[in-house]
Amino acid sequence: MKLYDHPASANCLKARLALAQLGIEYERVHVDIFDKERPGQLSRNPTKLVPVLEPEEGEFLAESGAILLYLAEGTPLLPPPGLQRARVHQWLFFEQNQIEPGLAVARFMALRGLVNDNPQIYANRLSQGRRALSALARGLEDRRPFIAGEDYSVADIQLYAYVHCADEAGVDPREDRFIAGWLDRVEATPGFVNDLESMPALKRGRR
Ligand SMILES: N[C@@H](CCC(=O)N[C@@H](CS)C(=O)NCC(=O)O)C(=O)O
Repeated sequence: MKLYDHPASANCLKARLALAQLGIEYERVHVDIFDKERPGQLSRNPTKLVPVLEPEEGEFLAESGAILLYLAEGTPLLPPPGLQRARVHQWLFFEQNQIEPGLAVARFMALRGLVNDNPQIYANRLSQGRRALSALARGLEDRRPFIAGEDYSVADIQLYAYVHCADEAGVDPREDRFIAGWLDRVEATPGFVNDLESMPALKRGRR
């Protein structure tokens, strides 16, 4: 199995964390996400984005949520079909609609030094991220240990990726005690790894 990956991508961290916790061996293939051309990547994913999983030679699967669901099938990280599984889906969709467009974009802009180029865009994304964190906090308020219920699932992995590093986007996720406690519980799960790297600031040419 291969993972087309970038070390500073929290979308890729989701796949790396699930693979580690499931004890699946795989080969990491570095994709330079700062290279617009990204040779070969278009043949693996029509969007050119990472992560992409290659579970069998020549078979590619993109989108972090789809990769997590594929890897977790038949394991404790995904409940059997029914309401519990639907709740996992609920938070996977929430992450892609609310958390990722807000926090991932704000993080990218902050780390790459792009905030002053587009302050309004950054402010909008950060405010979307803050609203999403408030919704996540409300989702955790009922004191269940994990977001979809009693058990740790791929929904927690999906959400952890951009929530734990929200400070790099411009908001401290641990300001909320429900989120802070949940982050601690995720980090205490067996086989937990977090090898997310930071991103280099954009090099600008001299004028
Ligand atoms: N919805 C996709 C988003 C994937 C994504 O945005 N990947 C980023 C890295 S975190 C990427 O490849 N960026 C390169 C680019 O935007 O050109 C997922 O969840 O996998």
